Amino acid sequence: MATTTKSKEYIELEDKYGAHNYHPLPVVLSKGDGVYVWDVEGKQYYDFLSAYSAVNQGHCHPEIINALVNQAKELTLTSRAFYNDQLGPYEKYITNFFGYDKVLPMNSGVEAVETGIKLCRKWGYEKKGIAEGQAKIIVCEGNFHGRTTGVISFSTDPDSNTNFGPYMPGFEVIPYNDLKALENALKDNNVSGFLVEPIQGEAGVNVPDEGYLKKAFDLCQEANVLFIADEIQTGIARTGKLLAVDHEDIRPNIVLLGKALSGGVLPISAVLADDDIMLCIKPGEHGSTFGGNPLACQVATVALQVVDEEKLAQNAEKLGKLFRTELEQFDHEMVSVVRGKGLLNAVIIKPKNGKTAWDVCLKLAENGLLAKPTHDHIIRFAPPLVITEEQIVACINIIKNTIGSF
Ligand code: IF1
Repeated sequence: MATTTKSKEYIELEDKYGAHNYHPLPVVLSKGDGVYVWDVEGKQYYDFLSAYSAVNQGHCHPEIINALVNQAKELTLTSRAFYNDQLGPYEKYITNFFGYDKVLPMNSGVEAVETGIKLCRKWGYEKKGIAEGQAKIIVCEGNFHGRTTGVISFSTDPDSNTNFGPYMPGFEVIPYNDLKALENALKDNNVSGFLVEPIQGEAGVNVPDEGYLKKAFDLCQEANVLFIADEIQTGIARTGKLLAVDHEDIRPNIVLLGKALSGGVLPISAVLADDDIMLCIKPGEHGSTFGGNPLACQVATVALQVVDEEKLAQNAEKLGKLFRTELEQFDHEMVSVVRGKGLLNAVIIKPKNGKTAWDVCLKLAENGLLAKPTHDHIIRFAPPLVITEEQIVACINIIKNTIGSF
């Protein structure tokens, strides 16, 4: 894919002055609106990554931007040393929206994960009676929960944890989608929680068997262990329901949210739980400078209102089915598996004549659709949930024609 001089200049700046912690596709974006993004040459693309499901409401959603701009003119940050007129109303709104007693507001997704871990451990000691320092949390192979040294301590991906040790203890890794392994791990009375992604996003949109989450939840309740759902990528309507766990009608003890909680406008995350868990953390025992700031409260409130008013979950459910049906029927030697739920889908690409998923993504970009491979052979397709049937049909054709050109 030939990048023009303008793009090259931006790429060279990032290369020279920025850490090399990513390997982006050679596309330099300068504008976003709904399902579309434009590069510095004015070329339009369908965005099928949605900033890893942070832009479910579409790029620069006008109502969310207005909320940001209007609040930014009033009050952006007070710290939690004082009260303000935005946090209480937001806390009431989001706890009613998801049906929990309380919320602990944070910023990035991994901060919500770390907060959930601290909350789960504290509950383990102070409510379950686990001996101090002995609490264990069960996690799954192939997990991705963020990049802090604590969270990568239980990653099974060498790219995430090699040479970042020593690692945080207190975690036990079991296979994903394996109830026997979970049942076994739960025999240990020092277990205080089970942290799980309802669908493993980074692992390549790994969808567990029907009933896995429900059975896992029941096993945890029987063992007096907190079921912690990491809905940072799968939540906020992405999989066709408000939360991915809603497909199995379970109510986690702790829910972790991030990404699209802000519509991709600010880093906003949240931990939801009922009083018996949430009140284990007392004043002064946890916090963050920006957590629950007035700007974030306004943005997150409107970001959630948009999900509701524009029926994004229903749209994701309907168009996700269309997407998978069309691609499952697409008979091409490079397409080996199509899987997903709602508008969180992935296609596993079988290399052909040395051409891999990366080459397919480069060609897709040339053909006006942005997607990025994960783990070499898996392309995740996750457009903003505001996409219309007409647009997704056009995108399905772009994907078929592009793969068909190999
Ligand atoms: C990167 C992956 C996706 C997440 C789940 C917590 C977090 C994430 C289920 C942490 C974040 C992001 C991180 C970003 C790329 C992206 C990603 F490829 F890394 F794994 F989406 F699949 N739980 N995922 O997916 O949230 O702290 O980033 O706000 O690190 O490259 P965060």
